[in-house]
Amino acid sequence: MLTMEDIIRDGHPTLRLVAADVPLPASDEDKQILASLMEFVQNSQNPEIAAKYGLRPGIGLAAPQINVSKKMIAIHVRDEKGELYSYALFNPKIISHSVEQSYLSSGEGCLSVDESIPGFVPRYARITVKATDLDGNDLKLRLKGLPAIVFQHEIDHLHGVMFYDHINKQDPHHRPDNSIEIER
Ligand code: K3U
Ligand code: NI
Repeated sequence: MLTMEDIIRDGHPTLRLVAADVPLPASDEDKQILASLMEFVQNSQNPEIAAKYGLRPGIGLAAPQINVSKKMIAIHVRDEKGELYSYALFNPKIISHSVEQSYLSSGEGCLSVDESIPGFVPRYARITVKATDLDGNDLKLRLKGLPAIVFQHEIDHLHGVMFYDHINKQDPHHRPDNSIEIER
């Protein structure tokens, strides 16, 4: 199982690379890596397991964060209605997005960034994502609210982009134009 020791931290060059596409159908090795990302995220949300292994709670993780520069992400998060969005995906791609933006009122955090960095992170309010799951099914997901924000954060990791890159340097709490605030 993955622990915090496996997660590389800000400043590691892999976090700034564009990750490679995963050749499909996925190899057993790539499937195992993707399954381990999901296992980490779920373990990190289990208070007993998280305490036992010293895991910081997370709602998503991308392969580059464990120093594997390949397009794979795992997300395990509930929306404001309590609906679970649990996805382990190969080659996720945003194929369309709203003009309207959104941002988390509490800002964003990252398991690869040990300090908290204040500021609003502008995101698209709604996105459509195409990807392939662990069983080889091609998916098309329409997302809004917190799940849309988490998908954008994780897909950014596949392009070498960190959440704080998006924060307005002059005024970190500048509300993005045409945006809705999301509470967590
Ligand atoms: O935001 C976090 C959280 C953890 C438990 C419950 C609720 C929230 C922890 S930080 C996090 O989960 C990152 C994970 C990362 F960096 F590895 F991708 C994902 C994320 C956090 C906030 C906004 C968007 C994505
Ligand atoms: Ni992150």
